[in-house]
Amino acid sequence: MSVVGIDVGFQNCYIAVARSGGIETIANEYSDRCTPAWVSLASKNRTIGNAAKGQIITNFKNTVHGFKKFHGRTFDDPYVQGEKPKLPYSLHKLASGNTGIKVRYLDEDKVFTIEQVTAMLLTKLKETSESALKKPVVDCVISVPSFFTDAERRSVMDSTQIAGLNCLRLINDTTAVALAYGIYKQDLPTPEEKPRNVVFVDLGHSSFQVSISAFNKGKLKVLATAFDPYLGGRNFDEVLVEHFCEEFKARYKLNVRENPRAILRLSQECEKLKKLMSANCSDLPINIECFMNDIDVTGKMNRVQFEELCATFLMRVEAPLKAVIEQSSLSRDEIYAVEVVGGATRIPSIKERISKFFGKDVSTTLNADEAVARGCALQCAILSPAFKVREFSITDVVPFPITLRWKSTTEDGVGECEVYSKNHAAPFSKVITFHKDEPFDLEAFYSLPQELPYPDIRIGNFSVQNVVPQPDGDSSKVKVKVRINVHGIFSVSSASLIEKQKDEGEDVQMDMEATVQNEGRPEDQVTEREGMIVQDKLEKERNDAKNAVEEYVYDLRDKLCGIYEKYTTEEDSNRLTLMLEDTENWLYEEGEDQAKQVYVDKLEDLKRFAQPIHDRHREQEDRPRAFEEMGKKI
Ligand code: ATP
Ligand code: K
Ligand code: MG
Repeated sequence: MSVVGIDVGFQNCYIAVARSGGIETIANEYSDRCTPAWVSLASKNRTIGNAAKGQIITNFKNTVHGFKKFHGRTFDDPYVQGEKPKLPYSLHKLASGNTGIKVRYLDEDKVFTIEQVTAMLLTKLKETSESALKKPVVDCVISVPSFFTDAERRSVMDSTQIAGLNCLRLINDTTAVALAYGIYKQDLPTPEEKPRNVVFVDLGHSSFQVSISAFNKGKLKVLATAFDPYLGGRNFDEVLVEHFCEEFKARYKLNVRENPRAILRLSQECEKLKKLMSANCSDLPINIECFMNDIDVTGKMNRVQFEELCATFLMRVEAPLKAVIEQSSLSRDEIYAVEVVGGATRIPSIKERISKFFGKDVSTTLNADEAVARGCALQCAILSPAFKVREFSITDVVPFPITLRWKSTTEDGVGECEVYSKNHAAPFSKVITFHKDEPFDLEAFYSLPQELPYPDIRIGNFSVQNVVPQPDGDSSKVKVKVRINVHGIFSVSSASLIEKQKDEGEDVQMDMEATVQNEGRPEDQVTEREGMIVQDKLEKERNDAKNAVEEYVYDLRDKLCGIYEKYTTEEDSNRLTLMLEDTENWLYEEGEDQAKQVYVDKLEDLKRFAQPIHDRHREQEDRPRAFEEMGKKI
C-alpha cells in the first residue's frame, strides 16, 4: 500500500510520500519538487508537467493549463465564459453541457473532458511517485479547495479513477495544512483544556482560502472556512500584463493583445517581475527580446506602483478574514497564530494586510509550497493500515448549506428542510424520517446561491423506492440516511421502511433501496486513458530507437579515429565514415520521423558493418587480460 499525498494546484503540483524516515516531498525527473499543472498534446504524444510547460510558446494552441476550475462547471458558466478569451487553447461545450477542451492530438481534432485532462496530470504525478517509491502507487490523498462544491469534488474523483488512483480522501487545502501544523506539535492543550485556535491562510495562483482550526492533543476541529475563490496570484500577473500591453502600445505601437504568443511570453515575464518585487522595493526592469515584429521591448516597475495598480485586488484580502472570524465567534485575541502558505502570500502587502487584520505577525513556520502535499501524505498515512503514525482525528466542515426537497409522485406534498448548515461538521451522517405511503423523490441543492462560486445549485436527485402503506392503510415511517462523506460529497446513502408489526406492537425494520441518479461514465474514459498511455509509450520507444542510432553514429565516429584505428584498413574506415555521414544526414531529413522498426534496422546495418572491427579490437584487448587471469590462477 502506498502512502502518497498530492496537492493539485491551479499552477503547481507537489507530491509528498511517507517513507521510513517520515514524510518527504519528492522531486520529479527534472529534480524539481514542483510539477507544473500543464498538459501538452502533440501529433505524436502527450507531455505533462515541466516538459509541457516548455511547449507553451511552440505549441500554445494544444498546451493546456489553468483548467482546475473547469471541474464540474457547465460551458455556459460565467467563469468559464470569462476565462475563454484569455486561454490560448479552445474550450468546447460537451453534450452534457459541461466544459470540454479542444485540441489537436495525434493529428486529429480531439475534445477531452476536464476529468480526462486532470487524469493526465494525475497519471504523471502517479508515475513520479512510483519512481520515488520504486513500487506501484494506487492509494493516495488529494487536496481540493475548501470551496469546491459537490459537482467539482465528484468530477475530481472521476479523474482519480481515470488515472487509476484510489483516492482515500479528498481533503481541503487548508485542512491539510492544519494537519501538517498540528500533528507534530507536542505542546497542544489536553482535550479538557481550552483548544488552541490557529488561522490558516492559503493564497495560491487562483484562489484565496482561510480557515480556523481548534487544536487539542490528538485532534483538530475546523471551526469555519471562508474564501475568495477568484482571488490569487494570477490576478496580479494579469494586472501587470494589462499595464505593459498599454505601455507597449503607446511606446512601440504594438498590439500585443492580438498575438497569443506575445501575451504568453509577457505573462511569464510579468510573473517573474511580480516575484522580484516581493523581495525588492526599487525599480525593476522587464526586458523581452524580439517581442513582436522583431522589436525588443523594455519597461520597469517598482513595488509602490505595483501596489497602486493592484489596489482593488489587495483590498479583497480582508473580507474572507473578517468572515472567518465572525463565523468562528472568536475574538482576535483568542487566535494563537496565523499561519500563511501558498506562493502568493509572499507578496509583502498581502502579508501586511493579514497581519494588520489579526493584530499579530503572520507565522511562516510551514513550507509555503509544500505544506498542502505534506498534509495530504499525513492523512494518507493515518488512513493506511500499513503505516504507523500518531493518532490524529480531523473534523472538517461543510462549506455551503444543503437543503433537501421532497415531492410526492401524486399529491401536492412538497416540503423541504436544511439538512446541513454552513460549517456543520463533516464527514457526517444523518437520518431523516418521512411518513409516506408511496415512492418519493428527493432533490438536494445548495440553499444559498449567492454564496456559491458558480450558478448551479443542484447537487443531485435521489428516488426512494419500494415505499408502500402499512397493512392497516396508514402511511409508513421511512428512515432516509443522508451523508457528507470523507471527500465532502453528499449522498442519500440508504433508506429503510419501518413496518408496524400487527400484534406485538413492535417496530420491525425492512430494508429498501434508495437509488442514486448518476451522470457520467468514467469507465469509457479509463479505456481511453490506457490508449493514451500506450501511445505515449510507443512514442517514447520510437524516440529511444532513433536516439540509439544517433548515439551509435557519434560513438563509432569517435572510435574510428581512436581505439579502432589500428584494427581497420583505410578502405573500410573510409567506407564506414561515409556510411556514418549518410546516416547522420538521413536522421535530419527523411529519417527524422520514421517508425521504430526503421531505426532498429538502421542500427543493425551499421552494427553489422562495424562488427568485424569491433571483434578484432576486442580480441586484441582481451588477449593480455586472459593471460593475466591465467597467471593469477597458477
Ligand atoms: P491554487 O492554490 O490556487 O490552486 P497553486 O497551488 O498552484 O494555486 P501556489 O503554488 O500556492 O498556487 O502559488 C502560486 C502563485 O504564487 C503564483 O501566482 C506565483 O506567481 C505566486 N508566487 C510565488 N512566489 C512568489 C513571490 N515570491 N512573490 C509573489 N508571488 C509569488
Ligand atoms: K500548490
Ligand atoms: Mg494551492
